[in-house]
Amino acid sequence: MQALLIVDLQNDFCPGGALAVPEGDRIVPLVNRLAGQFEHVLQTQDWHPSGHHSFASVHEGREPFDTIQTSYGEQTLWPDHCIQGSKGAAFHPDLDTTDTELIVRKGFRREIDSYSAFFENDHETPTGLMGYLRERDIDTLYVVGLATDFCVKWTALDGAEQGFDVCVIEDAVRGIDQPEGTVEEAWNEMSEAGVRRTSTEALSGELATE
Ligand code: VGL
Ligand code: ZN
Repeated sequence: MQALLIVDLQNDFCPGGALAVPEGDRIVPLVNRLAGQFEHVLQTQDWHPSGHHSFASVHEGREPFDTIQTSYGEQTLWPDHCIQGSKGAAFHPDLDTTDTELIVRKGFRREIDSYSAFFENDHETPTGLMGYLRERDIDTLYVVGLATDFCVKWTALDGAEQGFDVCVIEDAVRGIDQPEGTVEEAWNEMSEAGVRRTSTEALSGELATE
């Protein structure tokens, strides 16, 4: 059984938002169309308390996109974004969430960031998504959303590692790409991990013939 997983399609990751992904809003019509083609639609929502450890503003002398060492490894620092309950944390207003069965919130523990839909950044603390997918017999995930080089990548890599068939829909994702090259590197890492890559056009052919 397959599902569409929409990653972090929130205002703060769209142009005008606190951590805007270039063209992040452009994927919304595609994602809405895709949601209509899948029997199961799931979403993630980046959901940080104020003063979250991943915010550059809580580390004196640090700027967004600096990296620091933490107990769970390297952490990129970000502008304050997706604060719980804020407009920035809300889904893009044109995103149709009617068909969404499950919303996984992540990044709500102050001391640890969470890019992947499966695990927090310690690669150990589960979000609960895996149990949900296994109980619902979902073994194939089509991933769309933001950002290609962070939450989409980490989700796809963890999914593949956990034995799911993961496919990223290339025209329905966008990346931060800062420093430049991280999007290309993300595609390489995903491909090496066995993550498949398709486009909305190729996919509509695939889904139609099933
Ligand atoms: C994300 C950076 C920080 C993402 C979330 O959704 O890719 N990136 N928080
Ligand atoms: Zn975040």
